[in-house]
Amino acid sequence: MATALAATNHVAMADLKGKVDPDWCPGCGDFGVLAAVQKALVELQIPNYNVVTISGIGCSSNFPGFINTYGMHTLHGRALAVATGVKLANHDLTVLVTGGDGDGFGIGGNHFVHSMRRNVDLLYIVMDNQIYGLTTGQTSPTSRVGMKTKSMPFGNIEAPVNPISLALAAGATFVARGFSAEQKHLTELIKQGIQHQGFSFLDVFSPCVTYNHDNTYQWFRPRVKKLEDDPAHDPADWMAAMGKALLWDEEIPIGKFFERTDLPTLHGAEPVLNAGPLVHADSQIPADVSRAFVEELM
Ligand SMILES: Cc1ncc(C[n+]2csc(CCOP(=O)(O)OP(=O)(O)O)c2C)c(N)n1
Ligand code: SF4
Repeated sequence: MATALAATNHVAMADLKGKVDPDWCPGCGDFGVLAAVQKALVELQIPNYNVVTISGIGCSSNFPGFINTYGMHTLHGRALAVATGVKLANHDLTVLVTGGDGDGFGIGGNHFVHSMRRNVDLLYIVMDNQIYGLTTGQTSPTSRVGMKTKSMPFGNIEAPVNPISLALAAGATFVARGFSAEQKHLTELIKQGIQHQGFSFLDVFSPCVTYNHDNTYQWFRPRVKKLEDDPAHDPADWMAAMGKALLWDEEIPIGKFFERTDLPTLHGAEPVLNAGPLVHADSQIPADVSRAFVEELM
């Protein structure tokens, strides 16, 4: 549960520090993502009591425990489904969803596609380390062909998912990629993703230093190129974004691939929510009946 802010109501890094310190391996890319999310909330001055961080299961999905916002650590692959419910119940909240490539693109792949076509207004950050970290190093949907892992000791035989082109094809209205070692750039993308009205997808290269010895910081550093440094790149151009999404190996773009702001969000399109967030609506159910129902669930 989020702790109330200091009387000044100024949001500082200390307000966002979780009660539990991260138990990630030293050097894990997820530390950089956590710091960038905290910095983004400070720079946008969003108080922690207005933020909910929701995850599935995985090393990266332990994230809500390490940040002082409201939070839910849900089931493997189900974070986006829960987050959709949270946003529809109270669309005044800033909803962040955090997790890994296995959680989001494997078991959660169905929710990933449908949340994007529905344009649910949230920021989905995938800490993409191209491996299952928590379960000690199996092939994930973004592992490259030939990569040797515990589950494919002779090399991966499956073509990887391309999260950026998948998100573009599924109708995401904000699509970006960051690198956890590029803090300033990543923080900027998180800020833009939070401010975007609609589904914001942010794939972040977040190296697993323990189980992935192929996609290391050293491997990414010379390859990543910021889209913002390309004066010809226009984030409103979907076809161009798709072309950039297909680049890999020698040059891997990071930055904002695509954004459109002309489509309604799911809560904006739902007439029932026109009068305001559902949590403030009178349910017309007697208090003792709703209390008994909640107690039964607890
Ligand atoms: C229904 C279900 N199936 C499988 C698992 C086991 N499991 C836990 S985390 C995980 C994958 C973690 O990989 P990823 O989502 O990429 O996150 P990372 O640990 O790399 O951050 C798996 C298969 C589970 N917890 N629940
Ligand atoms: S196993 Fe990998 S993903 Fe998990 S905490 Fe360690 S470095 Fe990070």
